[in-house]
Amino acid sequence: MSARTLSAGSPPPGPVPQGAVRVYSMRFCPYAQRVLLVLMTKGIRHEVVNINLKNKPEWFLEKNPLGLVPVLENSQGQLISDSVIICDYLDEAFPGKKLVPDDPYEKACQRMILELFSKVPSLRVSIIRLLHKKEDCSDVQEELKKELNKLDEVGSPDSEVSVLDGSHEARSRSKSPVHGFGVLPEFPKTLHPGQP
Ligand SMILES: N[C@@H](CCC(=O)N[C@@H](CS)C(=O)NCC(=O)O)C(=O)O
Repeated sequence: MSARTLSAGSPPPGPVPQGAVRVYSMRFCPYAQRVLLVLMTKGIRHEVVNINLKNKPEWFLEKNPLGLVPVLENSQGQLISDSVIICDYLDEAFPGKKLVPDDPYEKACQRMILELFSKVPSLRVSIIRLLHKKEDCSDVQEELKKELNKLDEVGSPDSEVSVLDGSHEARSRSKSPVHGFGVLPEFPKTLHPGQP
């Protein structure tokens, strides 16, 4: 898996190899981590191109005019943006373990849980920003804890639902190999395999 970070002025990466997909990502982006969790869970061959979001390559805005990661590109050059839409596409387009139930009611329940956790990714981004600026983030940490406590009400953190909720903290309990950033003391940082 590639971990290049591309900035303005860098040439666009070439076509996506046959049989693989590419994720335009940013290492600490919880929405991109949501997509990576689905790719890993379904065993889909993929490469990662990290985008410098403070100095985006010009060609990236052609891939997503909104300028947001994650973006998924397949070997036909098709582009998909927004993490939930990407996850749905991956689940439908690739064989293997189905993450979204076929039963309409079960699917609706999964969507309700996803909605319940919709604040988690943005709270994580806020904490990471405050930590980077060495500012106090205890209020936001408390808010995040409240949101995560809802997990106890809806089931096990190891359930498939948590794969879609974007909550790296929940998955870290099950030792997910997604690159993490310890945003809560209770949930230690997890690392890519091979990282110190
Ligand atoms: N709803 C989007 C949100 C994606 C998003 O907010 N990504 C952030 C990084 S975590 C981003 O690309 N920010 C760049 C910018 O705002 O310019 C999704 O689920 O994919």
